[in-house]
Amino acid sequence: MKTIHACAAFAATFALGSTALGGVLQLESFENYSVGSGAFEDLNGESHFLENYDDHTVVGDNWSVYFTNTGGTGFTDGDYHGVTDYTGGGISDAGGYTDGIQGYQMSDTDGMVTMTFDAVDGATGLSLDLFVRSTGWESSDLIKITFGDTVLLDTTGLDIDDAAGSLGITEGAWTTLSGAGSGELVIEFASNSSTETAAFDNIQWTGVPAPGALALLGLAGLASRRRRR
Ligand SMILES: [Ca+2]
Ligand SMILES: [Ca+2]
Ligand SMILES: [Ca+2]
Repeated sequence: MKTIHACAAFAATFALGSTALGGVLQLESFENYSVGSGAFEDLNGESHFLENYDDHTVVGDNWSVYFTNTGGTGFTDGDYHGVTDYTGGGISDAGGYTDGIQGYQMSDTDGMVTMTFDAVDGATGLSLDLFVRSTGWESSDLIKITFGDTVLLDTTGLDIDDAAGSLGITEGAWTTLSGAGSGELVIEFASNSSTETAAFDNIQWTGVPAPGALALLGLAGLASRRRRR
């Protein structure tokens, strides 16, 4: 169903494409942020919004990350989490990052992280590339991705490596997830092992810019062409 919705949305976008209305409204590829050296460390193990630490980029211009303590050690033990150019863990074998040389990695959170991207005006669709490391995930681990009301992936209660096929993802490879929707992009992640890694790259918000003169002019042009027929 999600795929069908995505196709319908993109068909509509491309139908308007000749007037330059559709397309990528915003791209987050994590290229323009500093990559921390060593592990990211946060000695606050309580639930709180994360902040960047030294040269580690964990939060960005248009996204926040909230840590929820679920009884674990969080980032007090130092974890490889945030913007990175690390290509170990199978990323190199999968061809590296899908756009540029950097992405965002989540790993060994020992608690839940909730990464929330601001809504993009006019966006009606979203796609992102997800890498899931091949390892022994358990049902207590979580990767959940929602765009507004649209669920792009939800591993709640599932053993990720056992359920990968039925979830439409492949361990040790990049999977493009896409869907129609609007509102905030929210990525939730929980794991308790340094080998349990997910990476994200090439997040594209697509749709019609609105409100804006270009959109209004374009729609007016479309309407006038229809009237002439
Ligand atoms: Ca990138
Ligand atoms: Ca940890
Ligand atoms: Ca685990």
